[in-house]
Parts: sequence; C-alpha cells; structure tokens
Amino acid sequence: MNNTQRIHQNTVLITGATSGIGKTCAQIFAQQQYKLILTGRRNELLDTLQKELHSQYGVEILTLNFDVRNWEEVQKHLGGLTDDWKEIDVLINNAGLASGFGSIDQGDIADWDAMIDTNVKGLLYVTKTVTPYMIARKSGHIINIASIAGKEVYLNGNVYCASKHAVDALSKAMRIDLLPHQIKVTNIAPGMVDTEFSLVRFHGDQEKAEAVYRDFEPLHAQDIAEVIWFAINRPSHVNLNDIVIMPTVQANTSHLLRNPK
Ligand code: NDP
Ligand code: 8X3
Repeated sequence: MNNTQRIHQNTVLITGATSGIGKTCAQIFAQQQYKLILTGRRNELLDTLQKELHSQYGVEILTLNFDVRNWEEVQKHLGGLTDDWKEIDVLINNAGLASGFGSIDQGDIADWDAMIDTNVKGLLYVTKTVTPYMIARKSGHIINIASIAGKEVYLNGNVYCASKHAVDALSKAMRIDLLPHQIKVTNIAPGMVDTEFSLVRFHGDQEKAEAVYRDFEPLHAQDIAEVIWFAINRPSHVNLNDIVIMPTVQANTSHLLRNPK
C-alpha cells in the first residue's frame, strides 16, 4: 500500500507510560484500538507493557526510551518519526514528578532542577517536536497533565507547585498559539492520585509514600484516564479547556478528610 492509500488509524503519544496515569492511559487507548507511542526512561517496563498490550489488544506499539529533560534525545526519538507514526492525533504530556517536600530555605537544588527540567522544559521539548506533525494535518489534541498544585500552593510544595502553575499557563498559551491550526489543548488538574508519585517525591521511602494515601480513598489512575478518554472524544466543535478532578474527600490542597464516617 503506498502513502496515498494509507488508511489513517488513530495514534496517541503518551510520555511517562511506564507507571501510574500514563500507563493506565496506554491501557485504555490500546483497548480502543489506537496505535501507541509510549515513552519513559525505564526501558524494561516499556518492553513489558508493549508485549502485554500487543498480545491483549493486537495494536501496534512503538516504545521510545528517553529522558524528556534531554532536548537532543527528544529530537532524536520524536523528531524523525516515519510516515507510519507521525500522524499523531493525541499527545498526552504526562511525564512528570515531584521530588522532595521541604521548605524553600531547605530545598535541594537537584530536586528543583529535576522538577523544572521535567515538568516544564520536558513538556516544552516534546510539544515543540510533536506539534509540527499536528500542524501539517491541521488536527490534533494535546492533553497536558497539570495538577491541583497548578491552581493552588501548599506548605512545602513550592517548586512542584510552581512547575505545575507553569504547565497551567502553558496550556492556556498553547491554546492561543495553536488556534490557527485547529489543535485542541486540554489541561487536566488532578488532586491526589495513588500512583508511584509519592514514592518518587519521597525518594523511595515506602512508609512516607503509603502514609499519603492512608485512611481515605484517593483518585486512581483509571479515574484520570477515563476523563482523558472522555475529553478526546468530544465532537470536533467542542473542547474541554481545563478539568479539575479531586477525590471526593479532598476539598483543596489543604483540606482532606481522613477517616470519613
Ligand atoms: P508516576 O510516578 O506513577 O508516573 C510518572 C511517569 O513519568 C513515569 O512513567 C515516569 O517514567 C515518567 N517520567 C518521570 N520523569 C521522566 C523523565 N525525566 N523522562 C521521561 N519520563 C519521565 O506518577 P503519576 O502517574 O502520578 O504522574 C503522572 C503525571 O501526573 C505527572 O506529571 C504528575 O505530576 C501528575 N500528577 C500526579 C498526581 C498524583 O497525585 N499522583 C496529581 C496531579 C498530577 P520513568 O521513570 O520510566 O521515566
Ligand atoms: C499531585 C497532587 O496535591 O500532591 O500533583 O500536589 S498534590
């Protein structure tokens, strides 16, 4: 079959697909017969996910093992996608992290760099590389995974909150810049979701991480992935600009009801 005869099959690119929200999005999109481009730094997890999803749903999956903080790697892996893979319908800018949880005067520079470089610069690098494919087709939907931490700030959340406020601002900015190209941009702002997030924030301290989600029901990655699926399936004249999703017992970043009766 030559290029002109190719039948378009919907394609999603998910950054940070090795765990949590990104992985669950991969499962939902595979179930719905999307072609998947999955990225992350842990290659063995990407391989396992690729095998699982291919054998379960028979979909084509391209795994790309790189760090979103590295502009050269982003360009190398995403800049020269072949015709089979470059017709990306949905980009989920999900890769991100909190690193550390301390007062501004005690902050660790390496933690700050990791958050700003991943959550802000990594998202920018991927978006800059992928949007030309969408612009060429005058079609596409970008989902930015921000956070309730991008709407509010909380004690010891300083730099993580700042990085997610930046994502929130970038969602608004992208919506303006990409308007002439008819590319949708949706900002997703979840509250507490039980993933590897807290384990990463507390540098592998299992006890501290588990304590975060104790005595209440947090959001699950599935809750977020289902909302993303809903958002990308609105009719072409409808865009969901900004979605805040919270556990029922979390009113905001500082009011959480543990042990609800
Ligand atoms: P997880 O830690 O489970 O997943 C994070 C994903 O991001 C992993 O797949 C990880 O893959 C990837 N990632 C992290 N750093 C990099 C990097 N430098 N390059 C490439 N990939 C990277 O957490 P979540 O699923 O919870 O987090 C997903 C997104 O959701 C993040 O942006 C987070 O800030 C946001 N969020 C999370 C909330 C929560 O409470 N959990 C609430 C609100 C927003 P790998 O390590 O293999 O590279
Ligand atoms: C993660 C949610 O409230 O831990 O973005 O910052 S929170």
